[in-house]
Amino acid sequence: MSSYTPAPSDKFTFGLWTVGNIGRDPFGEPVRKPISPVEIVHLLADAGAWGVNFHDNDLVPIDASPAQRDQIVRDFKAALTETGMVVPMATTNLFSDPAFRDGAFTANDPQVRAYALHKTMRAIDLGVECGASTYVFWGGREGVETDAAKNPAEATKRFREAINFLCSYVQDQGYDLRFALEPKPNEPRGDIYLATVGHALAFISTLDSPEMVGVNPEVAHETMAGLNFLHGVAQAWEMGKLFHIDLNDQVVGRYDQDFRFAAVNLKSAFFLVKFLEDVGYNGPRHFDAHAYRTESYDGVKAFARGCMRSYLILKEKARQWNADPAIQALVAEINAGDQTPITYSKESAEALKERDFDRAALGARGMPYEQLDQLTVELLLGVR
Ligand code: DIG
Ligand code: MN
Ligand code: MN
Repeated sequence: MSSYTPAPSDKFTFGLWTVGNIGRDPFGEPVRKPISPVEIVHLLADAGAWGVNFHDNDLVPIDASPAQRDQIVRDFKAALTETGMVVPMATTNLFSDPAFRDGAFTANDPQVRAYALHKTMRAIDLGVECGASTYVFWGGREGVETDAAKNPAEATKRFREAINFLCSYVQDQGYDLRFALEPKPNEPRGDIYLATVGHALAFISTLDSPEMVGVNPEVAHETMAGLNFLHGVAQAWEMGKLFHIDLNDQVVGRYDQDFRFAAVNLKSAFFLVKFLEDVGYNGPRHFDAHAYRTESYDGVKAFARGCMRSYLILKEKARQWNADPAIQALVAEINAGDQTPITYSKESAEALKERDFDRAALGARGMPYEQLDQLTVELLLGVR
């Protein structure tokens, strides 16, 4: 029986803002005292995480002096060295400050758009200084409450101009950095642009340097939109665009709950972990989640351990699924026949047009998905 103890090879990461979440919500004040980035690094290292991510202002307060900034970064880097933790990803907070009340890259005020680029370039420098190779863009304020505010096509153009500008900046700086767009359908804006993985993948194809840009899908965000998270992840993977992933959990139709990974939809979490492990996804497993507001820091540590432990348990279940004789017999049955892809040629098209099909026989074939799904459920329930 595995101990389900995380190892660096699992590449589990958390943002400073996750275990550093002090429990403020729209209807309540903080319930936990703030802890420093250094304390967070040690908490995560003790829990078994491999890496830590940050928004610029999670690490360096927006009004810090240059001297304060340098000291904070020195202390943070020292904690990384002491614990062996790494920083795979960084991002910009373009959503908290009132300056971004109407958005950042898509704001109607050109001075706000310029300030957003200013802030992001400096945040990219900080992220690269700390070792980041992926840079996430979550456009939390890039949206509207009324479409009277701006033409959505104009907003898309502004978003594209900003990403093109920043791709050029990274290229000119010689940074080894890739961008990952993180979609979300709404909250905190009434509607957010680039709402889903599909919107983001289409947008990426219109950029000047699309090869630099991928997606960072989040379980809660696609689920909020009522979508099958795995399908978005699989399409991104298949296109070579799964640059990062935000793992957590969510009840459909609710606000962004950012629950502990696998806390709600066990079967969805299982098929997601199975996919990531089956295809050999080699990126960070980033838990963008936070503990319940009810928790003390002991609860926060239990939350962090639970995220990683559940991933490892589901990874073991996926191995069992792939080795289960009854399950694999059904998998072989449903994939019977010549699965060679039909490739086009004038000859093959003509021959296919002339071929006879026994439509009744095709329709008579039942598929044993009830059995297969029941075996999957029983495996997850621990009776196989
Ligand atoms: C929210 O889901 C967003 C922000 O926390 C951050 O920009 C991004 C990084 O994972 N996720
Ligand atoms: Mn979220
Ligand atoms: Mn996220």
